[in-house]
Amino acid sequence: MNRRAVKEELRSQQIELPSWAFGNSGTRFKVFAQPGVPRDPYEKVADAAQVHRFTGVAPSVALHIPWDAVDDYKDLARHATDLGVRLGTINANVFQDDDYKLGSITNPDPAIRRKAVDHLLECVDVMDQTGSRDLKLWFADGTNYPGQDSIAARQDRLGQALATVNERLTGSQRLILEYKLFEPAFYHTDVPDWGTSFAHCLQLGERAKVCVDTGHHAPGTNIEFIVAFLLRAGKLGAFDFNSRFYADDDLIVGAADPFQLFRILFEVASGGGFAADAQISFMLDQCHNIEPKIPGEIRSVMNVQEATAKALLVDADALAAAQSAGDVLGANGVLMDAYDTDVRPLLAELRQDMGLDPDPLAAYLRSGYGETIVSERVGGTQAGWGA
Ligand code: RM4
Ligand code: MN
Repeated sequence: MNRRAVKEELRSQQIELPSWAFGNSGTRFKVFAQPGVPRDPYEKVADAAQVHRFTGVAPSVALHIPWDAVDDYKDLARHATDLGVRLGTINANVFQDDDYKLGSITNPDPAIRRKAVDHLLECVDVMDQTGSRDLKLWFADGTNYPGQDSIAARQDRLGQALATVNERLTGSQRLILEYKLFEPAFYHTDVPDWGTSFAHCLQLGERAKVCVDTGHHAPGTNIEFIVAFLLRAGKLGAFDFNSRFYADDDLIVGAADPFQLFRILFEVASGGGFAADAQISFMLDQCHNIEPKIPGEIRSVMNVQEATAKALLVDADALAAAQSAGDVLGANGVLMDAYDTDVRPLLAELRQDMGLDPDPLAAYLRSGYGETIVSERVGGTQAGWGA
């Protein structure tokens, strides 16, 4: 792809922001509050709109229910539109109620399973209000000890619950099933890997797709293989981008391993995943525990843009020629040439073309928004992840 085509592609890129990145978060040891943090979903959307204002490629914000529960979702959607953004994916939360100690939709108690399914169905009601396309499901379900519950029976319960939710979807609504290796369950997790998610999605049919959260694998996992496989099978629905050093660290995407992010996005590019009809949601799922949140999100968006630009710069013809000639070093060299390109001038140029400041972080810091929210958001309870 030439420079001009790369810029065109980058201009239409859309990265979705998680509402919870703007609230307080922490580890199981401590949540450090930050001044100016939103006190309700309206303020979270306002902060997300700032990220879009300075980057131009983050036009939607994902909600987490009930963290972002409001009386009137249409009103929240209007608020978003007024600020130049829109509401995106609805993330269900069946992991923070005492009833869910032994699981939600896989719980041995049918009454608790019913309660969890009812929440998921309520999330679809929210989608009907907000016009959201995607329902993202992540389950903390699993066991801590061998023998604690039947792994196979829990798969049956999972399949039944997913089918019930899937049947409730209408129009272009989709069910996006996220997997995670471990945590909070330590012995087994009911949806631990892409294979499990893929198998359930195949069973569910067309509307069901897999979400790849980059922090949800064993160390050393070849995530780009998973991406290439799912894309080829038409089952890649969404990314939850973040980065990790050890477990599910939820750090700024591209911070720990920018080369991995490039390799993932290269597979997306090769598989046609950036095309609008591929319908892949590029979402961030991060927590800014110690760094300021809005700049943290701006940096994340920029990191995804940089890795995308490098992935698009790979000379596809030269790569194909080297591959078919069996030229191992040549093929690898084509990829590395793209990765080693400094794409920051190209992105600065693109931002100028889009009427934006070439340096989104500096422009945000100059805007005074950070100071304004610190002085205005006093009183009330800050939003947090409720752990
Ligand atoms: C989970 C998972 C979900 C996210 C929650 C907050 O580990 O990544 O996507 O919604 O955390
Ligand atoms: Mn996630």
